Amino acid sequence: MTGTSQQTRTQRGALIVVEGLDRAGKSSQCEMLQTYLKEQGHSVKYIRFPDRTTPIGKLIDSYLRGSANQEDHAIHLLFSANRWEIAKSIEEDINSGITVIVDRYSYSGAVYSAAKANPTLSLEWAWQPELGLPRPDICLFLSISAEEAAKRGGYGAERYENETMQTRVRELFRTLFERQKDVYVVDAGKTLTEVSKDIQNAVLNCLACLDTIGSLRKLGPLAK
Ligand code: FDM
Ligand code: MG
Repeated sequence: MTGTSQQTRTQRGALIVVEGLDRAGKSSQCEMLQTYLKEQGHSVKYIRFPDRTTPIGKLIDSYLRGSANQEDHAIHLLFSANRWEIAKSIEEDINSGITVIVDRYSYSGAVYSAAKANPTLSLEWAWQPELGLPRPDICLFLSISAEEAAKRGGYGAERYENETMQTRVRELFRTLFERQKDVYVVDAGKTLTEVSKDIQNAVLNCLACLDTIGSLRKLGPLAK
């Protein structure tokens, strides 16, 4: 068997993004999905954005904690740069057969910045630096109502964790997902187990389609 034919037999990993508002259960579901996929025999990595460990990530961390201020466009570009600095390693992992689960991605990036209602920071503007990043094979959006979110306890102490921002973010996610494909909405108001079952089914369908999708794609512009 030649090297080439062997390569075509190794299926690439999938890029799975999990998005949602604060307290939608993203981190718990990412953990559960990771465990499930490993049990199924997949190689899996779980990462999250922002990645607060890099030099750029440390600037973002101090901004989110409120110990530093940044101009709206500048911090937006830092969040994007934090994805670009990790994009290559995501691509390499996927090409070597590892499935990568990502907790928040470009969608949070565009939506949280646009939610600031800065007149020169529209959703379109915010999406631009994301063009060309690895495109998720599936984006799972964990959807919870404002009422359910309120039931799950108070907001944390970080920037953006307040009613006004969360309401705008919820609306902007809806707008964005009308203009970006590959989004699978999960009703995250159900129990942990029910939600994880829904996620598993969606992911299994996605994995079954990888051959049809072909190689990892790149994020493109928003639909009109
Ligand atoms: N956030 C996250 C952004 O504003 N832009 C981004 O690109 C990303 C990835 O950072 F409020 C916001 C969303 C959230 C905060 O995320 C930190 P976690 O997942 O709550 O730690
Ligand atoms: Mg948070």
